[in-house]
Amino acid sequence: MVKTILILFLIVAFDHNPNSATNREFKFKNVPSPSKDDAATQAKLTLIDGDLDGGSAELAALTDGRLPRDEDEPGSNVYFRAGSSGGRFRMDFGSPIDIAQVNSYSWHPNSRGPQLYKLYAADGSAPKFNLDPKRGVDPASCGWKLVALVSTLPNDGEMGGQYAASVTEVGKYRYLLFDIYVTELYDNWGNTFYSEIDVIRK
Ligand SMILES: [Ca+2]
Ligand SMILES: [Ca+2]
Repeated sequence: MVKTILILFLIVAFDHNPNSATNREFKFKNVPSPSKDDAATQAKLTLIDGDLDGGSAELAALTDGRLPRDEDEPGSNVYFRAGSSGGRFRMDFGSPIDIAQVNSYSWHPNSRGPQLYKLYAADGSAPKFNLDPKRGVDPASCGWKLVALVSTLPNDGEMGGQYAASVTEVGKYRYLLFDIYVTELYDNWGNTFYSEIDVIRK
């Protein structure tokens, strides 16, 4: 299943392998598989708000090029605390880079599979730039630009499986901010299992 939606003039493409078609390589029809060597590999990751779950991997697992080998492998994914409504983390490249794509990958057999987040970017030059805007502070009010709303939530059918989202033509930035939300509020298990986030240079 592939959908393409136009948000804020950027193309966000996403792809879904349902539970019956998942694979260890994260192969998708329309989004490239995760990379072991991309601009995110050397980036510094910092938690800005929210708590990672006790069973989650460290933030570094998002950029280590390693992938879970099974549909429910907590220690190979990054996810926020059960029952919480997500959180925020930042990616720092050290200096501005020309970003062609931000690709995020997730895998879970149920409601922790789909992705729902806002992607912000900054070069750090704004006079009132806030490096660590917590929930309740709109990043767009302190030097960040809202790049895209990424939602791979299915309209119907099963939520489980592997998901890939690709935001293209992002621009030249030093920082990315991921504002991560839960996929559902029916129970405590709506925090997505993020397996990898790649940043592809132009
Ligand atoms: Ca990677
Ligand atoms: Ca990983």
